[in-house]
Amino acid sequence: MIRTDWTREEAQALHDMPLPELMHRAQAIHRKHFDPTAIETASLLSIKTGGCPEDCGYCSQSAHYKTGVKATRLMGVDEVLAAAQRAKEAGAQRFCMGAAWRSPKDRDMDKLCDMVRGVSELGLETCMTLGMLTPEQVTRFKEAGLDFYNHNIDTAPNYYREIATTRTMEDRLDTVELVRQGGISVCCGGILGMGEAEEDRISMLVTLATLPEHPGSVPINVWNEIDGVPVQDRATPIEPFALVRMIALARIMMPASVVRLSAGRTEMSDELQALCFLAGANSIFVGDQLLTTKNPSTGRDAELLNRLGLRIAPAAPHPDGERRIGLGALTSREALSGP
Ligand code: SAM
Ligand code: DTB
Ligand code: SF4
Repeated sequence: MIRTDWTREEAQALHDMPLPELMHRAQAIHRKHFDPTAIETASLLSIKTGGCPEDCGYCSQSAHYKTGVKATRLMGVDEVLAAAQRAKEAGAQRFCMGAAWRSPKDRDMDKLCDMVRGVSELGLETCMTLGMLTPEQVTRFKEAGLDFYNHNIDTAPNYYREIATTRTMEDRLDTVELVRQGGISVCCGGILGMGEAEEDRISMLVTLATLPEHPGSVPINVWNEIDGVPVQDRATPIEPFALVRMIALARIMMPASVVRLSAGRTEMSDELQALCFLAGANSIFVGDQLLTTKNPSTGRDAELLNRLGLRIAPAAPHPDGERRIGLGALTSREALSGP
């Protein structure tokens, strides 16, 4: 059963269980909804970098801070499609295009819709993350065939004003709801390690798990350190088992959502990533680059997944998951073409 009425107390109680109990529950739920050997892959492209008017205190792309990121103009459609083709060849299933905007300008919509159509035609799932949307923009993206829209709540409602002042959590939730009502699948998660307390982390997951409908994708990012932003002064590295507990909690409360172990993997050991997969994470970003920061190399990811017996496959739920494990599946080494 998919519940959207989780309480903070229930979430805290699950979170605080002895790790073997928590992992057992998360794994049982994971297997009920997904093939636990399948990992979904998405690739990111920054189609418009830097110079952003928002003041998100964690971000390299805000114009409010000196981070050394150079602002660029919106890329051309052909350039984006060439990058999408390369991502596909390197093993990506979804192509996520990100722009450092508060919201897209109407004059850019034709170009953005052409990007969506072109990437779809290459046989990739499409995702965009461009900031706040109007209902009309949602309709246009739906018509263009956009599969997912990413818009993160980023942190706990209580902690939000500590990390951004040019927008509110309500603004974020409004766009998430518009996207859902417009029939585009929602990708919505947040960031850990920005100095928030444990109860804030749990509260962020409860906020996601009590949305009218759970996001189809839930990216869990560990803050990638950026020199020159305010979060640098308050960031506290997340303890490895605290991350595993968060993934397990996300898996239990949002059983049918794909949980993506997103930014921050370059700093994680293979063993920690493996524990996250065991706790229910079933998606990663692939490719050497996220938006402005690094991701593990394709070759390194292929090797890790292969050592764990995991394979690149759509994380779509299927009823006979356990019987299909390993039968005729592409191994991760075959699927991810790395050096
Ligand atoms: N401007 C749009 C927006 O804010 O929705 C789209 C791009 S924005 C970079 C996408 C998401 O990336 C943010 O909401 C945040 O959750 C995540 N992010 C940004 N900087 C990060 C960092 N240094 N480490 C981890 N995640 C980060
Ligand atoms: C998400 O949750 N993480 C991605 C994607 N959605 C857009 C972005 C991570 C950005 C990491 C910092 C950077 O590369 O600038
Ligand atoms: Fe701009 Fe998005 Fe970065 Fe905030 S997270 S500064 S909105 S690019």
